[in-house]
Amino acid sequence: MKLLQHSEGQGMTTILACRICQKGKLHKFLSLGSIPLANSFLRQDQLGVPEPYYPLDVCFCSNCGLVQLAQVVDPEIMFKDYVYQTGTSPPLKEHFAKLAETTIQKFKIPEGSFVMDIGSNDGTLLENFQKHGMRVLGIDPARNIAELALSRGIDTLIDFFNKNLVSKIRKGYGKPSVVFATNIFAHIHKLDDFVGAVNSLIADDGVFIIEVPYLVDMLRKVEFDTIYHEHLSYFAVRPLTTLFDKFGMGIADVEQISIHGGSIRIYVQKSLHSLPPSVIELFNLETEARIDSLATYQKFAEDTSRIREELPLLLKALKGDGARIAGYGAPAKGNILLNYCKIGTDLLDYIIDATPFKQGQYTPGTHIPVFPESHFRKFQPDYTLLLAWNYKDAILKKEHEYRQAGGKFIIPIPKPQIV
Ligand code: DWN
Ligand code: ZN
Repeated sequence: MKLLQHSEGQGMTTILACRICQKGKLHKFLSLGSIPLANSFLRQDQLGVPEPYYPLDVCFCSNCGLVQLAQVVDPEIMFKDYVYQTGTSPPLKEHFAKLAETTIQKFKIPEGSFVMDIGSNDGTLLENFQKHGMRVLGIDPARNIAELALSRGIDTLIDFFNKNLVSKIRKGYGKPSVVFATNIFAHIHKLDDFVGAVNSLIADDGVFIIEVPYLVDMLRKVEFDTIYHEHLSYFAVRPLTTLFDKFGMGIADVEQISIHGGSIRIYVQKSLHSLPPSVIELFNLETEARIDSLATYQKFAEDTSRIREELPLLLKALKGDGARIAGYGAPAKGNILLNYCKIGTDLLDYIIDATPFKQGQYTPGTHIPVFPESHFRKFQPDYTLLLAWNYKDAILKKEHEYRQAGGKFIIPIPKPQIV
């Protein structure tokens, strides 16, 4: 396998201070080694070309508790041409339809209000608000995906959100009543600039709604494969309160939600003073989970290494018995799991995925071919490694017939198991 080790300066920088408090000592507790970018799928003619690999090291800030990557890869490399498309996962479409309903009811958002989504991808979330008569604007730097949103009539600025866009947006659309950042907030290196820009743009009575994977879930369910170069931070509520305090903003409410293996949805508003009970509740949960102790992270690292031993052994045993094995879903997290556990075409015959951008391509580093779901119907494997484990219920239901006919799924985390 040809690889092009990237280090300092080659599209990557190593952080010197915690991105929230700038004060804490950063303790590295896990290294996933050098790994290709999780969404950098390859065309057939690229297979012989050396691929860029970047170190993937995770640290914990001893002052504010923020878990964060030690390295930052240039977002221009990761996000300008993007293969991830929100609308290809039915459970995610349902999730965003419910989020729109909940938001409109919870904050009594009147028709005609301006709603903005940062990291709007193909416009799946905003389409729901448009149906409710809202004015919408998406912001996304990935031209190929943003063009899908534009083709569906969702206004989208093709750019990274930053303070230079604030006056242009205010002039063109006014001050948004709601600003969303779902599965993008963890991707931001300069959080102060980002939050400062939202704070200066949003209406005084507006609400900034963020969804991010929750650190407590990641640790408890050993979701090490959600650690990749796009995800610079792994949030708990406590460091987030430190961040918003800087801007006189506050968390008005926080909910635990099941999406993406367990996330938190936080509602941020201007000039809030008292901490709501839901924040206190998660502070207590984080204390119970001992997220302030290095020992917790060392155990997570041990649990992660255990999967790296057990999963390939299970697959090799099945393969040794002549079993046909395929992968289900080609999520970014799947590429981390495959590269970290060194699972390649020796163990998986192919992977299927519903995303057109990924079909006909090969997985980064492991070069496993990705086919449309129809391939799974024609070449039914004996075992199927569920790489998109976060949609387990929906996928097991969808593949009921396959399982009835004797097909088995392998769920890789928190401990490899056959169902
Ligand atoms: O933060 C991010 C997360 C939220 O989304 C981004 N950095 C990138 C992306 O990560 P991911 O690729 O791990 O996300 P998903 O949504 O877990 O990816 C699921 C994959 O599985 C998609 O490629 C679609 C595919 N899929 C499928 O082929 N058949 C999904 C379902 C439900 C299906 O039935
Ligand atoms: Zn810190």
